Amino acid sequence: MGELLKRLRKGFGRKLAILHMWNGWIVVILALSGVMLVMNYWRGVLGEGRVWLKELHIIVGLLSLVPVIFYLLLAAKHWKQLRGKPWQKFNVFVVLGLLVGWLISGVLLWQFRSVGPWWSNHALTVHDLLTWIGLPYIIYHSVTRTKWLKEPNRRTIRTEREEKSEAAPIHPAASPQSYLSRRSFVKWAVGGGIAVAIGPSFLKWTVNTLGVSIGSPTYDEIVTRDANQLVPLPQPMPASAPPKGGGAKGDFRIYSVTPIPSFSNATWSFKIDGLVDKPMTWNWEQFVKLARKVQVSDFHCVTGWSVYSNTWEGIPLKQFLKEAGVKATAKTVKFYSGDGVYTDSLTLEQAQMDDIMVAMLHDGNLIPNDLGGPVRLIVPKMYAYKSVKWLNRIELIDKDHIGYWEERGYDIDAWV
Ligand SMILES: Nc1nc2c(c(=O)[nH]1)N[C@H]1C(S)=C(S)[C@@H](COP(=O)(O)O)O[C@H]1N2
Ligand SMILES: [Mo]
Repeated sequence: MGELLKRLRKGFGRKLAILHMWNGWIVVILALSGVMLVMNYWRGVLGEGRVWLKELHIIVGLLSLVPVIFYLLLAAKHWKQLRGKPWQKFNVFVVLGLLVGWLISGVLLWQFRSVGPWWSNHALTVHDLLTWIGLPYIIYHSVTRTKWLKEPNRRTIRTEREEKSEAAPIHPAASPQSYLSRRSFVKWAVGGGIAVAIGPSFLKWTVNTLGVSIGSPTYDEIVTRDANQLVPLPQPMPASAPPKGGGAKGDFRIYSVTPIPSFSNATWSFKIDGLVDKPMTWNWEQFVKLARKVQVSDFHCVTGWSVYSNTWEGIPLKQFLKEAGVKATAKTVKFYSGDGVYTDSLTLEQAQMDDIMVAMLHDGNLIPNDLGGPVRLIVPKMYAYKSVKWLNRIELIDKDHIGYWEERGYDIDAWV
């Protein structure tokens, strides 16, 4: 062990420099892929590529353990070099903390099935939080430390050649004092400038484009800004308002693979067809008159977030199937979204579950268009990619149907 350490520490400066470079590239790949994974915009654009991107993110994320381990082997010596440099020590702590925090929460998210929703929910919060703190920090760190700003003799990580030439002063004319203050002035000016320049737009971009919980619209805002225009509004049942579930706990992230659609009485309709005895079509005025039920259930997304105790009011799927009369040849229930793109399916047997609902109200509110309203599917026992938003058609077919995300690599088995 001692021999190994000795060998590792040979050419210490160069090794530290290589480690720093590799770590830098790993962080760049993780940051880019991570931001693309969380941005709604890329959901529709990437399609299947999104699942590959997620795989890449996981593999590179696991690889980030390698530089961390190598660094820890060299840490004792590096630490000595950092004597009297508290900010650089602080930086080492921040970077190690970020990497280890990302890694642990990332592994939990990757293993969402074995760890269950509670752990994935918390892991996602930590992963996001570290990203919104860590990304600006790392961008700042890289910008203020690029070569043109920082002479080799100010860096603590440098190559052997730089170490050898250490003795030669770079600005012999300037006194160390004025040299230092000028350098740090430039550094703070550039760093501050960048923070001022991209800070607000970064925040606004977070609010507008990302489906993340930090800075995303509140539930009340989502309900208030509902762009659907349907009359009459359904009268919530007593169990819905106030919601018998006590009000949902957690935040929905607004997901869509298309631009978010909205509907009016003129553009909305609902139908059940295919292998049924009585194909049926409803307009909004007819649909609001259908008898509804109320249920309380949890909602889990595979990416790690959940919303608990939702009070949904709507028509049980079973009811539609019963009234339309499913033909003996039917095998699969296929669901269509009014976005024109998204579909999913259940086997006839799965479709008999009592808690599957064609939902119209959530916690006493007509489901807003951001959340898939006026009518969406709810399949509480399965991951939410089964819960088709803007549901407008149920078709019974005699073949299998592979849904939008399943076709792009999501598990056919969506059981929570
Ligand atoms: N039409 C449509 N339905 C959809 C999706 C979608 O992109 N389009 N995303 C699914 C996924 S993966 C999840 S987690 C939930 C998200 O619902 P929310 O946007 O109301 O939070 O909707 C599901 N239904
Ligand atoms: Mo999801």
